[in-house]
Amino acid sequence: MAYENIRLETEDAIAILTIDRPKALNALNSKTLQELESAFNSLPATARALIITGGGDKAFVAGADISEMASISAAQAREFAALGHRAFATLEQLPIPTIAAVNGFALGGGCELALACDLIYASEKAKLGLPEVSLGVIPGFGGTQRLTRVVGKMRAKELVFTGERLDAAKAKEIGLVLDVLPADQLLAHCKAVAGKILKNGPLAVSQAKRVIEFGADQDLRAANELERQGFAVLFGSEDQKEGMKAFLEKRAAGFTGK
Ligand code: CO8
Repeated sequence: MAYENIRLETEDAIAILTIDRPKALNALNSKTLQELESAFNSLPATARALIITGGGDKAFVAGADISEMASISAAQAREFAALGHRAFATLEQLPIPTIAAVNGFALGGGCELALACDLIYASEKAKLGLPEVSLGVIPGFGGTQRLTRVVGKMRAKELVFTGERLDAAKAKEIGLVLDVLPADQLLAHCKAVAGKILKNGPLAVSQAKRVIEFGADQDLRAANELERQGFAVLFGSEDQKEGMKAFLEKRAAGFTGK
């Protein structure tokens, strides 16, 4: 499918998705959200990791598109929010690891997009925040819930109530981003992290993601049961046999994802 507002490339089993509307600081209008949902549903079968970043040199994504939202009704807002939730849930549930390379402003829906990724790295010039209350609304693409799970309830309330924009260093201090890189090294760093992951058994990485993701919303007993099931399932895979055999034979494993 040809996209207007996003670009999707693949490099060595890493899919790189760029949100590319730099004139509007990559703001998410309906068309862009639809393209994202479609891209997440149809990534190339060869992609074993996904990196998301923003086009241009200023923004990751500066939020949902305010010019589109300014005059919509409550019913249309529900539809718009549902579209964002659907796209981001699809992203969150991808069976491959996902990395947000936050190269500039990640505000509102942009911060929420990053939060739906597994890992977030930021450039030194990134600014992150959920400024929706300054527009008279609240985050509508999962930000109130995902931010709370990442930084804790009180810090999430502080960020959402004040709408404050954090610089990258502060975002790292509170655990909202993992590491801060010079702007020209951000993408290379994300590719290197993806590269490390790619050396491991793809089924194991996928299973690890699944049990962490689903386990985080359950009590410890149920979550540990998920882990037990995931662990056992992997013993039916060729990758488990190859991984352990390679260790015993003192050689690198050749995983096939089967
Ligand atoms: N939507 C639409 N256009 C935008 C957005 C946006 N979120 N952000 C920037 N733009 C546009 C500007 O209007 C401007 O366009 P133009 O050149 O035509 O005037 C262009 O991008 C460049 O922006 P600025 O001139 O403002 O650039 P600055 O460097 O001066 O400022 C900022 C950069 C600080 C990022 C500033 O643009 C800004 O504050 N943007 C808005 C940030 C924001 O409030 N984001 C949250 C939006 S609300 C949201 O995301 C809710 C999500 C849930 C929705 C649920 C739906 C129901």
